[in-house]
Amino acid sequence: MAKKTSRPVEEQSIDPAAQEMLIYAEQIGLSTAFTRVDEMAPCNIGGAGMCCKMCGMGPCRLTKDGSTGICGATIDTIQARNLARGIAGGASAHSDHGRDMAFTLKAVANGEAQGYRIRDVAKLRYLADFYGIEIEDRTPAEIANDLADLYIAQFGQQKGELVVTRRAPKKRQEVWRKANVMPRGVDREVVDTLHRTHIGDDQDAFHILEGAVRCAVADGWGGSLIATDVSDILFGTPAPVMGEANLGVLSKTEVNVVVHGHEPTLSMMIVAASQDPEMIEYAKSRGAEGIVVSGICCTANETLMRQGVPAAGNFLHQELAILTGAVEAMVVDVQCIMQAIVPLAENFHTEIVTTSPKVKITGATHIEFHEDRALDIAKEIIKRACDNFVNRKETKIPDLKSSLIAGFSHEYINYMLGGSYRGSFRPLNDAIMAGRIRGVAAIIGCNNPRSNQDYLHIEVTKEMLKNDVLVVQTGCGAIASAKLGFMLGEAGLDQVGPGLREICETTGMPPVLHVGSCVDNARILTVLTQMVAEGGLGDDIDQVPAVGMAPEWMSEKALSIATYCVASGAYVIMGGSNPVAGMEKVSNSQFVAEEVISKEWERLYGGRLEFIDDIDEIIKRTLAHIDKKRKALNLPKYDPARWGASGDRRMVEIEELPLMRREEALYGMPVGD
Ligand code: NFS
Repeated sequence: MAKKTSRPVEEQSIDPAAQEMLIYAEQIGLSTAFTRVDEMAPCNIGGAGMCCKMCGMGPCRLTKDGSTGICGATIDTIQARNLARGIAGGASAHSDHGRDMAFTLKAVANGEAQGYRIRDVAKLRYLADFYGIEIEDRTPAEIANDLADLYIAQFGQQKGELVVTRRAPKKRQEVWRKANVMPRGVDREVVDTLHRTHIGDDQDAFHILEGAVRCAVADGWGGSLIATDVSDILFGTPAPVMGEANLGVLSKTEVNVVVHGHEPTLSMMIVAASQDPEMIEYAKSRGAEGIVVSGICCTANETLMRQGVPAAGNFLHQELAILTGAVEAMVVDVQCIMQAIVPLAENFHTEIVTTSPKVKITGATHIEFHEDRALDIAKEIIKRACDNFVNRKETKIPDLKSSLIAGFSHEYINYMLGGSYRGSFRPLNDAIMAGRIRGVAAIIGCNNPRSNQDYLHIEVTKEMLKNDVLVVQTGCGAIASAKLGFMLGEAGLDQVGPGLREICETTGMPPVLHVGSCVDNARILTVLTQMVAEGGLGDDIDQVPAVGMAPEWMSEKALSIATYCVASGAYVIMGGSNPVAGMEKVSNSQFVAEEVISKEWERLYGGRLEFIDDIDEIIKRTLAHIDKKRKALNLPKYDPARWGASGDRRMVEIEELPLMRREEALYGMPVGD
């Protein structure tokens, strides 16, 4: 039962659809993460990384200057251990997703997966060739089998280097070798990090975090990149597609199936099954007009950017979707699934269906997903949802949704900027070099009920656009922008600076590019790598005027992403709580973890990680960093006054001119008579 919350709904979410549902939740006396967070004060000792619970002697809380744990562990050791374990947790989640995708590719190649096929043969051939797999005179299935084997081997490899890291700029690979963070194998680095952070092992903050960086690189340039590659091969490399986002995508008259979690394998089959005429007839036989599949979290991004499946919302929308009373089934796989949805669903007719062999939730229905019967299982789930439609009672669906364009893979950005005959990043690099685009900001990551839902994402995005910074987004940040109307070309252009606006008008691209799910942050790495390869912006990622940020982060995956981006050379800012805040300085330490992740990592990798909770400070430091990188490249100082006299605005001005002058303006001289 929800207690009266102290925060008004406008401070819980800036999304009007969420506000409507939060008022409703309070009226009917049900709690959500938005209200529970107000009842649960965060532990300021654990939150700042000052608590060690690695062994049974503790937990030890190091709140006094110079104090140590019972074993003698110092504050910097403890903070570094806690952060490293978070990174390992995040890296294992992403990478295990990548592993499962690789196994699916293997099964598809061998005819053991029902309903799947290889959709992007060109990407399959390109990648196989890149890794030295023979492609001439071989079928896609043969090539896919070998590529799957190569990818699967990356997880268990014990020695040498992850071959996937060869996709990084050459100079960056050298940086990693020199700093001793080149990953050997994905699983090995996760185990290494867990081992070294056990009681009585690694007790040097710098060294602990060196292991954590290696683990994070194994995620970004290993597991996550593999997940993205295989998803593209099996489900198609994304290209722009229209979609819709927010709770208004739920249907009043049709069966609503919400897919929530991360892996596209089952959700793609659910989408396929929902379009089967036999299933649609079945839904009608149960009194519904049809079937609507929508997504939450990164499953939403995976299905949205490939098939235009609507997104019901981001992380904090999972409970709100159930509160509508209109969801027949919420089908979940792995990650970011709140246990609270099961007791919440008991107040409605919604059935929560868990599907992963790794994830069960007490009280939920478990229908385990196996790819050899993928389509049959998807149909079984859809049928259950249809059967449940008769149990639907009163619904309350906010009449709010936004249109958007998703699907900006690095392949498409390449094509978009240069056309199919001369696909190239040249125009993007040129625009940055000239100063039309000041730089690039990747605004990514979660919602966190400790902040106002979507507020930080949106405010930072707005400021970046105003300052001619191109924004790329993934994960729940992308859904925030989508819900609030920033991903539809001209819709957001009135809020965009003059230089970026010209580029958007010329290419037709939105000022905020939806790049995909959270594993697709690997796409951002490949975009940056291509920008470097194109020339003019330095010879490594750390020289590109770019910043990454996760203003509303909450998951361990965000810590891993932040760390591999820093290791790749990026400046990364995390909003909200700082897990290495600790104390200012302790006398018996050589390093404080916070110094390691900022100053030390900058010295080693050219990127740094900072936790900043003040939004103005986030914006200020982002722009300062971009300008610093511009200066280092000898690029002209950013000056918005130079732009804005071309593109659509110029056309409007021209149309207002008298005829003769209009022709002169358009063609340089009067035309005709
Ligand atoms: Ni990323 Fe995607 Fe969202 Fe955060 Fe969770 S869904 S993997 S972790 S909450 S962005």
